[in-house]
Amino acid sequence: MITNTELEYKGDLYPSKIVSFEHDSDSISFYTNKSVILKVTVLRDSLIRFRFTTKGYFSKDFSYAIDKGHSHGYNFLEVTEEDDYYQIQTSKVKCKIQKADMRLCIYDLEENIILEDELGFHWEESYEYGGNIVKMSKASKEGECFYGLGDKATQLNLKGKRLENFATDQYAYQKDQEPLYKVVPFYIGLRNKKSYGIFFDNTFRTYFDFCHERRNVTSFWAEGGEMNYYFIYGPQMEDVVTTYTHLTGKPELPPLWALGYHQCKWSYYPESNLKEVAAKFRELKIPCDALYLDIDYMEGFRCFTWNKEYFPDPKRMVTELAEDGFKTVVIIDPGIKIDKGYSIYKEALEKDYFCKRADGPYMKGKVWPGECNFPDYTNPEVREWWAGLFKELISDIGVKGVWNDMNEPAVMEVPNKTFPMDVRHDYDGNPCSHRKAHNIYGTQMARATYHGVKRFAYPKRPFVITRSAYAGAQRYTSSWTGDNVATWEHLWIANIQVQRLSISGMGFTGSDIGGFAEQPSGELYARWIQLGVFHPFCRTHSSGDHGDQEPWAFDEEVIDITRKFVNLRYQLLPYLYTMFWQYIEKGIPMLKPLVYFDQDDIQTHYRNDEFIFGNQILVCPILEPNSLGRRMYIPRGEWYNYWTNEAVKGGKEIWVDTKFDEIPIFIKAGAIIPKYPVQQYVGELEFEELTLDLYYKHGQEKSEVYEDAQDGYDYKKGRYSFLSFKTTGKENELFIQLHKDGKFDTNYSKYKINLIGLPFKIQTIEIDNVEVAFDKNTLENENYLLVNKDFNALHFMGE
Ligand code: MIG
Repeated sequence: MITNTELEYKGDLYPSKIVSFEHDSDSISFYTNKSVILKVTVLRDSLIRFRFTTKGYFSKDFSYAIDKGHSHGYNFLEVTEEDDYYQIQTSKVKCKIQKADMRLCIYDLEENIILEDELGFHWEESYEYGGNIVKMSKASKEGECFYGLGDKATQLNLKGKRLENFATDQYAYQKDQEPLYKVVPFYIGLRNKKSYGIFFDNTFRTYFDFCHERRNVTSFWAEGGEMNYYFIYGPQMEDVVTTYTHLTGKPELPPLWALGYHQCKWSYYPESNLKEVAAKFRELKIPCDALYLDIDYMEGFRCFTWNKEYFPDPKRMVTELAEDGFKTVVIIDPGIKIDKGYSIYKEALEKDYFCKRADGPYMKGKVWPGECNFPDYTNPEVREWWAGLFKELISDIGVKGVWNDMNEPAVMEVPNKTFPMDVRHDYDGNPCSHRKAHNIYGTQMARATYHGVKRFAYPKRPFVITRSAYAGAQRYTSSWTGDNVATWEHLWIANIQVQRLSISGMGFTGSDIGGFAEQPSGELYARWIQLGVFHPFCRTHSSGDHGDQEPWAFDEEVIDITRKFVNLRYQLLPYLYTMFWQYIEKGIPMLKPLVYFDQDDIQTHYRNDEFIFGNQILVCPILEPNSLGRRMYIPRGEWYNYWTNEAVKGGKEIWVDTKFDEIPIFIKAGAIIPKYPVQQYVGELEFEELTLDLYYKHGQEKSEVYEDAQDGYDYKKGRYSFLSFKTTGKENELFIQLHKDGKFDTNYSKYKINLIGLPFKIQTIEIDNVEVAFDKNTLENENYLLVNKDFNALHFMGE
């Protein structure tokens, strides 16, 4: 147990002695002889909430981040009182709270320290605003590592960094620039091979310091609100991330087309321009599912209007695009133009839906349309109104997705780039200033948009994308990483940001492929698309100021590389969809940094570039010009080079040769990778067989394939197809067991099994224990076997 130290530091205030406690079902409250109360709530055996007040009572408990449907309940809870401390024990951890100063320490059941207060909870009173600046410091040990925190554009391991959470429109941000667009006050600590998590659910401006100010101290603090954090125990990083994701919520499945390739630019107009882009994709046979309309489609940037000169008949246009497989996505910003002749402005004004300054006038700020007022999306009535505004776009015109931008919220030509801090918000019946609502404004806008698009898209699934987000936004929306730059450094940043967001519960993300600001060289664009097809959201976007960024803006070689990699993404759609399903079902991140994949291997702790796409594909982008390959770390286990099928043993750094049209990709031995044929858009083709690439391993491996109708909600009624494969390889045998679940019957009837790395010649094949005849020639020359999809066990025997 930590010893009692002198707690006078920088004039901050500290809790005094605990004098009593109360245990009420899952909560234990500790009272001091002043007004400090600590309320500990055991939500699960490995999920404990710590809430402090300095007022002698707690204000109403309200959070936008926590998923109301999250399940809780523990197996074991025991509270005991010792001379110097109280102990709370669950079936996973023990928490000791010192009577003398309320400092606490969490242990696993073997008494290993997992997380230990340094100064613990302390605070500074804020005369200017009332309330406190609330602070927490934890002791950190040598070798401890830190991950998470959303979209930070810095090394994956946050050790040694100080970071700030304040949603900001950060055009052309740089490496290490702070703060950025998103706010996810959740980090993962890794100490002595054990992972834990902290979610500091406070929407004020927050800071995290990971051994930056002091070498052995990690601290976090907020400019207001409560010290209110959740401790999550691992010991595996997967346990931490999935528990966090259960707590803050998971999305529903997107329509499968949303996992296709998207093409965007600021802006495609008029209609003929958009149509040319569409036609060119089909002509060049580069698959594409979605086209975007940026702000110029509107009439003077008024949301929910169309510029009729550029787009005389939006419904006809959207329908024609749809006939060719293109879904139309349109941008909607929060600023509503102050214009008496604009019906949406008039209605919001009449209904008093705009944000107001402290003394009463409406908050006014300049954005694209000029002077605007801004709906208060933290008011449920405003969200309901906003949702209703999507009727025409979605039901009548046939738009399939909505893109929310500028929702940090961004304001032009003012020094702080956002609302003044005195602006008032409803905060769902907990009125507050912008200091508290700023970081969740974007999420509440995206939430209202999501409900609107969902309502009018029904029975199809909605698609929403946002720039700003707070923890939990993943329940409503996908996101992109904002205004990046066409530089090699930004390619590195994009790789990190998407991995980091993935382990921060916000998996459905991607970067502007090629860079938003400035112009990529063909080589940079090629390298970016090679990475981008492995991001859950895959969209090329650019500011349009510096020339074109469609694939054909580059030379033949780059066009071919783009086609090759977008084709690969379309082939991998069932694999990608399965990882999305694992995300929505179990909270498993779609991209896994190497440290997540193998935290016991300390070689992974500082790796940035390599990641696991899904569970079985190791990807490493090429991040430098003129590369003939690169050095990379292959995590422990056995792998196959995707391009050469050469087997590689992991646990070491190796040089990988790559041509310009390749990046290092490795498949985990034993894996079965499902593939569709290349389609120009999702649903273009009906096909007879599902391809399964099987990579032989001496030993066992599991693989899953989730499929359904690719849109709609029937999957929630059990109409999905879930295949679970177990492969067992022996010296001259290979055994595949297949377990099926779900009521959806896939259109194809066969599997085409490609056998890769088989160390023996097949002599006999049994299907469900019955020997079958097979074509030795195709098997020997082309290494594949066609089998009917309804087998349970497939057995290859050789010598
Ligand atoms: O002030 O709508 O990040 O993707 O193209 C710029 C125009 C506003 C910023 C977004 C970008 C979008 C652009 N927007």
